[in-house]
Amino acid sequence: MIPESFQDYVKRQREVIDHALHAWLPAPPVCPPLLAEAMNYSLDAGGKRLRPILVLAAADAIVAAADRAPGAAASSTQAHGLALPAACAIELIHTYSLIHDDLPAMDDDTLRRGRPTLHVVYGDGIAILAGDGLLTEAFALLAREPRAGAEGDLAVRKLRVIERIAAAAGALGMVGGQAVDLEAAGTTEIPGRTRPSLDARGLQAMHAMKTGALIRASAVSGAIMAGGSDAQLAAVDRFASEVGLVFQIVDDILDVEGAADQLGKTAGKDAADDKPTYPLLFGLEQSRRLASEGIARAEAALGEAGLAENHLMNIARWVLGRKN
Ligand code: GRG
Repeated sequence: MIPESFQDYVKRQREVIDHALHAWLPAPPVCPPLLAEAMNYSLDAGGKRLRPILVLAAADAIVAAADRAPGAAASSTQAHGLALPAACAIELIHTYSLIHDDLPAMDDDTLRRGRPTLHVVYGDGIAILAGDGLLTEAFALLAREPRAGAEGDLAVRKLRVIERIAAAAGALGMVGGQAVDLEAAGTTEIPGRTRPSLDARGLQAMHAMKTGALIRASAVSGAIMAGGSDAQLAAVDRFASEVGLVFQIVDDILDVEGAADQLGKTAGKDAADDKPTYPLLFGLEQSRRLASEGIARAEAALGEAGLAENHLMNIARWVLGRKN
């Protein structure tokens, strides 16, 4: 059961994140109006804001822990101020990845977040540029904010976060996972090469890169900005790695069981595209069991580091129970 107070927490964080996203994203007249409109079309389409909320909740968890490291943020408000740029940057990167993933050259999808996909409305060229713009602005934001006290220890934290997010988004993370996925799905046909098939291990490795890495980077970035110790960062990372796995298993189950109007995207697409998925490899029952086991391991990781009393586990349960 997800407590009422968590629903309020999510609502409040969404408002803070949405406000900051609009304050920090370039707007006309300095930004070309069509590009700004296209970036905002996807950003404002009603995403769950799971990753930025995870950034802020991880920062909260560090503040709430009694044995926080020297230099840790003193209050939740201070931690949020430090972590909010990373939260927004990750949402910008996530949104870019969805825009590019939906392009005809990739997943070729026409429905996302309950709306026609960006390229359907603005054309492929503007959709590619909107994605490029969001990705690039994310790193500009990370380098720039927070400004106050941006030297010494805080500058080191910012650099660690930039490195971590870049690694998660790049060739060893999301982009790499997407390349493995495209090859296995046969989207990329190269003459003379046979299409590789993914077994259960390969599937898990692909998802760990494609979606897991950014979810891990979200939680770890929040913990870094709040001044978490190395042991706390390691625990938050283990927690988020389990949450990333559960996120993907649930995504695959929803693709089988969900309805397009609830999902906000095309349902049944994995099977239609002949993609390897958890339900295909393990069946629905076993997939559900794997997801529940992941939640238990996530809870254990937090408990071992004394980080159990906060909203992180509510986020994990939200991911397990989500319907879109
Ligand atoms: C194009 C470089 C590049 C990468 C794309 C993440 C990704 C890589 C593609 C998304 C494909 C997809 C639908 C994967 C399933 C998991 C996923 C990321 C779902 C969307 O994330 P949510 O549910 O979306 O958090 P909202 O809209 O709520 O933000």
